[in-house]
Amino acid sequence: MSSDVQERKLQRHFELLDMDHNGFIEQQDLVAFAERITESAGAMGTPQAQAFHSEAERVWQALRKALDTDGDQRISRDEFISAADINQVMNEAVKLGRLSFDVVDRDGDGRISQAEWTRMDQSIGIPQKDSMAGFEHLDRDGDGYISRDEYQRGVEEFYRSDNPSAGGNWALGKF
Ligand SMILES: [Ca+2]
Ligand SMILES: [Ca+2]
Ligand SMILES: [Ca+2]
Repeated sequence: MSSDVQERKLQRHFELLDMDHNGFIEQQDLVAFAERITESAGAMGTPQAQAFHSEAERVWQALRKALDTDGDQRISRDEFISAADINQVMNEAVKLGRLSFDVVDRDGDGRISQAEWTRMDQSIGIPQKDSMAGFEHLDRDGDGYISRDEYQRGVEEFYRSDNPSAGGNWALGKF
């Protein structure tokens, strides 16, 4: 059973990932989610974007294989929440999160500025206030940037931690 903390995070993730708001995660949702992030960063067609989009496809395939038992090519909310217990899905999700760093770091200085962060969050429908809270939680040393290490730690904690005070819980804003 996934913990209460993990369930809250995945509920939130489901809402953001269900781009067409039809109550199911489908391949097209993953594609649209990745495209929005890439477009907002102006990174379409870059090798970083290609790696990111390929990984989004692997996340979809992992979800489909693990959860789409009736083969209708869509994942319900309850099925999605249950993915917290499936290592294969979580591993691919963490990889996708890690790869997003190089897409979002638009100026390539090896860290995510507040502007870069806000652009990404806006593109996937995270309100400004939540986005700020997320930034503050991920920027552990408070230097005004999310370093690669801070970002990776945030991604890991978002998908894997059941500690209610883990900063990474805020990676997708409101927690
Ligand atoms: Ca959908
Ligand atoms: Ca940057
Ligand atoms: Ca920092």
